[in-house]
Amino acid sequence: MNLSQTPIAIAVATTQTTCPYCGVGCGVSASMKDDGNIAVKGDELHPANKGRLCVKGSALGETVDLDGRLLHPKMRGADGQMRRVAWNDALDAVASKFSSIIAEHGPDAVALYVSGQLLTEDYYIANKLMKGYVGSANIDTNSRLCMSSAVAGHKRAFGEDLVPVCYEDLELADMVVLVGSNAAWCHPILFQRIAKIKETRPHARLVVIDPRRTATCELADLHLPVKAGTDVWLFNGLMSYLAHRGARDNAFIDAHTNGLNEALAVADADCADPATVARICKVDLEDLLAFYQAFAETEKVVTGFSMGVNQSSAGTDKVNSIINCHLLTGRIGKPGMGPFSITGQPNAMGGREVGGLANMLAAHMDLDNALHRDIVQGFWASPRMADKVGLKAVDLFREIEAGRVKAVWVMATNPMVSLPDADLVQRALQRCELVVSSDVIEQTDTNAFAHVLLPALAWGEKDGTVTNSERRISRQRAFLTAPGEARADWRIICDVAQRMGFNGFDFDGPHQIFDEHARLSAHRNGDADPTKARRVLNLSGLTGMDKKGYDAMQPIQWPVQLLSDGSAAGTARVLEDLRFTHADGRARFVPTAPRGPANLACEEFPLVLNTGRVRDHWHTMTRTGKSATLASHIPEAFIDIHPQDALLYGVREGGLARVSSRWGAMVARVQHGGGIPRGSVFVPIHWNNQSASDARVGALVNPVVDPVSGEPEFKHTPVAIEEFRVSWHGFILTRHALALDDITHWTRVQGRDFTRYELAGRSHIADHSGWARRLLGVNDLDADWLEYEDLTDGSYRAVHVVDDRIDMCLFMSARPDLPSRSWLSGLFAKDRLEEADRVGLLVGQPIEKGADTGPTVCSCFGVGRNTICNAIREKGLKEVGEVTACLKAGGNCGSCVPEIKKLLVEIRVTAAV
Ligand SMILES: Nc1nc2c(c(=O)[nH]1)N[C@H]1C(S)=C(S)[C@@H](COP(=O)(O)OP(=O)(O)OC[C@H]3O[C@@H](n4cnc5c(=O)[nH]c(N)nc54)[C@H](O)[C@@H]3O)O[C@H]1N2
Ligand SMILES: Nc1nc2c(c(=O)[nH]1)N[C@H]1C(S)=C(S)[C@@H](COP(=O)(O)OP(=O)(O)OC[C@H]3O[C@@H](n4cnc5c(=O)[nH]c(N)nc54)[C@H](O)[C@@H]3O)O[C@H]1N2
Ligand code: SF4
Ligand SMILES: [Mo]
Repeated sequence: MNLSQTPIAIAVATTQTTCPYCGVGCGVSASMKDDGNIAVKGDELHPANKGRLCVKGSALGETVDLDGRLLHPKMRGADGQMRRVAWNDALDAVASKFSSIIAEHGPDAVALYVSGQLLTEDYYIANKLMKGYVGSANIDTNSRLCMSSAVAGHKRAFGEDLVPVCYEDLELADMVVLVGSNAAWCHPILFQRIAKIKETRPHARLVVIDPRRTATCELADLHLPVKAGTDVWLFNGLMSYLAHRGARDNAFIDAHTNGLNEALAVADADCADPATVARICKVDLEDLLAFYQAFAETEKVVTGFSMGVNQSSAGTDKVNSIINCHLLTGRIGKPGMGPFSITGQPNAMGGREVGGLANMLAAHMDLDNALHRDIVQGFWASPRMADKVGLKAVDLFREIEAGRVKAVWVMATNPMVSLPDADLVQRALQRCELVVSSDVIEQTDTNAFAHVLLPALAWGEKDGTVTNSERRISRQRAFLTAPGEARADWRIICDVAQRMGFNGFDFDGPHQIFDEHARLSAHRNGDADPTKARRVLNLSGLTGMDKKGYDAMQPIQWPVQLLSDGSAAGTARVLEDLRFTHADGRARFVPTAPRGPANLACEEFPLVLNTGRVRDHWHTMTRTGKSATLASHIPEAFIDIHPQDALLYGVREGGLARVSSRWGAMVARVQHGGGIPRGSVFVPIHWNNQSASDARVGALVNPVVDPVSGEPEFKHTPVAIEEFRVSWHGFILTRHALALDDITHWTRVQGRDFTRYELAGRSHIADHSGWARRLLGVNDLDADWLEYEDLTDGSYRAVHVVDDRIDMCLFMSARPDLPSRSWLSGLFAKDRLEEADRVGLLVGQPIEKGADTGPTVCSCFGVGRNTICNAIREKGLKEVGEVTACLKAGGNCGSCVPEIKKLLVEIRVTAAV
C-alpha cells in the first residue's frame, strides 16, 4: 500500500458495520491495526453470519486503501481531458444542465441509473428527486438486471414484493432446493449455514438445479442439470405431480388463494407427464421423479432461487412456477418452508423498499395506482409526481442512444460492463449530452465516457442502512474519515436537488432520511379506510430515531412494529398471518405457460453463452480487483467449455479463443472442468476494459428482456467460438505499471508485491531482447538482467534484478504452457534471490521441491492446488477436515471447502484407475 494513500481511521475502537458485497448481509467488526491497516472480523453478534465471513468479506481490509480512488470532482474540458474542479462548479453544472434539458424537452429527457449498492438513504433521495420533483419515473437501477423478475413474481403472487422466508428457515428445513443459484460461491455464508445442517441432521437434503455442475453441487444430494431455460417445465411438472398425488393443502388453497384451476390447467397441459418433462429439461427421469417424490413427501421445503431463475426472458414465470408449488402445498409463512428469492447486492432489498425501480413508487407503493401516488405526494408535499412508469434499464440506454434521453446520472454501477449489448451502452454514452457518474473509483469503463465525475464515499467511510435477503436492516457505519473531497451519495443528490430549486432535500444526516423513509412506510398504511393502502412493509417501530438512536440501531427484520413501551419489534417471517396484500387478502396462482429462451442456438451461433460469477471477485472488480488475496483464485477471464465441444470447434485448453454473438465479441482463455454441459460455454462477468484488452462479456449478451419484469436474458445468448490465433504467449510480473497498447491481448492481475500481465501477440518479434527491454523500460545495459532464448521453440525469458531482489520478469513462448506463476510470485516476496532461484529463473522452473504451489485454492491462507494435491496423495488424506488440519486450507472462511472436496474425489478417482 502506498503510504500517502493510507486511509485514516475515525477512532481506534472497533466499529460494527455490514459487508458491502452480497445480499447475505454479514456483520463485520472493523478496527485499525497498529501498522495502519484495517482488520476485519465477522461480527459474532450479527444474526446473519454469527462471526463468520467469506473470503471477500475477510479481504475487505485490502480494498480500503486510496489507490485508484476518485477523490475530487472532475469535469471534461473542451479538449476531452478530465480536470479537477471545485464541488460548486461540478454541482452547478449538473443542476443547470438537468434543469435546462427538463425546461426544453420535458422531465422524461433526463434519467438516473442507480444501484443496489447504494445505501437505503441514498436510494430514497434519488427516487424522491426523480419521481416527486423532476416528475419523471426515469430512474431505474441495476436491480433491473438482478432482482426485478423476483419482484414481479412476488407482486403477482402476493400483491407485494415480499420474501416470506428467513435464514433460520434454511436450518429448519428438511429439504433445501437451490434453483439457478451457485450459493457456495455467491452467498457463501448462507451456503455454509445450509452445509452445517447436514452435519447435524444428515437426513436433510440439498437439491441443486443448475445446468452446470457448480461448487454448490459438491454438497448436494441431487443435482438436476436442467437444460438452460427449461425451469418452468420442471416446476409446472412438479405442480402437476403434487396436485395429482395428494400433496395439495386444500384447506390453505380454499382459504387463502385464488386461481388454482387456471394455473393447474396450464401446468397439466404440457407438463403432466414426467417423462416428457425429463426429455425437455434433459434430466434423467429417475432423478426427476426422485426430486418430485422428495418434494411431495417433505413438508419443510425451502426453494431458494437466484440468477439462473431471474435472468431469463421467462424469469417472472420461472419465479411464479416455483411459488405456485409452495402455494399448492400450503408451504409458506411457516417455519422451515417457503419460496426464497436470494438477493444479490448488499442493498437489493433496501432499494426495493424505497421504490428504486422505474415502475415502483416509494415504500412498496405503485406508480400506476392513483391512491398510492396521492399518499406519496401528500407525504412529500412535492410539486409534481411522475404518473407513468419510467424507462427500464435496457430501454433507458436505447433511448439515450436514440437521443431522446439527453442526460443520465449513473450512481454506483458500471453499465458499460454490466448491461447486455454493452457496446450499445458505449454508443449511448458517447451520444448523450451529459453523462454524470458518481463513483468511488476513478478509472472505470463507464467513467471513461462521463462528462462529470462526482467522488462518493466508499464502504468504511459512508453511513446508512442496508437490507439483506431476509429483510434484515443493518447499519453500515463509517470507521474511516472522508478522503479527499469525497461526499456521501445522498449528500451529492441533495446538493444537486437544492440547486435545481427543490425544497425537501434539507437533511443533516442519514438518520433524518431514514426517519422520513420509515414514516412514509407507516403513512396511511392500513385497510380499514379507503384513504389508506395496506402494505406489509411498515417501519413504524423505527420512526422518530435521532442520530444517537440511529447510530445504536441493531439489525432488525421488517416489518417493524412499535410496541406500547416504545420499543421496536421486528418480524422473522412475513405472511405468517397468511394475509396477502392483494385487495382480497389472498395469494394468486399465476398460470405459467412454458416457453424457451428468446433465441436458440443455430448454425451460425451453435453454442449457448451462460454468464455468471466466480468465488473471489465482485462484479466489475473495481474493489475486489485491488486485493492480491482475491485475485489469486482465478487470475484471468476464461471460457469454460466441454472438452468434446472444444475438440469440435478447434479450441484448446490453455489457449485463447474468441467468442462472438450477434451483438459483440470477446477473447479469453479456454478451460475445462467447470462442470459445463455440451452445447454451452460459461464466461465470468467480471473482466472489463480496465483489467483486460477484450474480455467484456456484456458486449455479447442478448438484450432481450422478460416481458413482465424487463430483466435481461443474461444466461442464454447464442454464440460461436473459434481459436484466437496468436504467434506467441507470455506473461510479465513486475513491481511497476506498464503500458501495453501494442499488445494484441492482455490481462492485468494484482499480485501482493507485483502486477501480473498475461500477454499474447500476433506480431513477429525478431529481437526479443531489445523488445523486452523496451517494454519493461530497462534501458540500462549494466542492469542486472538475466535472459535466455531458445530459437528452436521460440521461448524467451528475461529477469531484471535490482539489489538482489527480483524487480520484473518476462516469459514468452510460442505455446501457452509457460512456467508456473505461483512459483514466480513467491520470488517477489523475497528480499534476496538465492542462487537456486537464479538458476530456476534461467531454467524456467523451480529447483526447490514444493516451490510451485499451483493456482490458489484457499485464498485466506494462500494454499495452492499442488500443495493440497501433494498432501492428499502423500499423507493419504480422505476428508476436508484432514486437509484443514494439515494445511489450514478451508479453515477460515470455508469458501474453498467445495473445491477441496472436489480435489479429494478427483485424486481418489485417478488413484482407482
Ligand atoms: N463471488 C461473488 N458473489 C456474488 C456476486 C459476485 O459478483 N461475486 N454478486 C452478487 C449478486 S449482485 C448476485 S445477483 C448474486 C448472484 O448469485 P447466483 O445467482 O448464485 O450467481 P450466478 O453465477 O449469476 O448464476 C447462478 C447460476 O445460474 C445458473 N443457470 C444459468 N442458466 C440457468 C437456467 O436456465 N436454469 C437454472 N436453474 N440455472 C441456470 C448458472 O449456471 C449459474 O451457476 O451473487 C451475489 N454474490
Ligand atoms: N453478463 C452478465 N451481466 C450481468 C450479470 C450476469 O449475471 N451476467 N449480472 C447482473 C447483476 S445481477 C448485477 S447486480 C450487475 C452488477 O453490475 P454493476 O453494478 O455494474 O457492477 P459493480 O462493479 O458492482 O459496479 C458498482 C460501481 O459502483 C462503484 N461503487 C462502489 N461503492 C460505491 C458507493 O458507495 N457509491 C458510489 N457512488 N459508487 C460506488 C464501484 O466502484 C463500481 O464502479 O451486473 C449485471 N450484469
Ligand atoms: S457472504 Fe461474504 S460477501 Fe456475502 S455478505 Fe457475507 S462476508 Fe460479505
Ligand atoms: Mo445482482
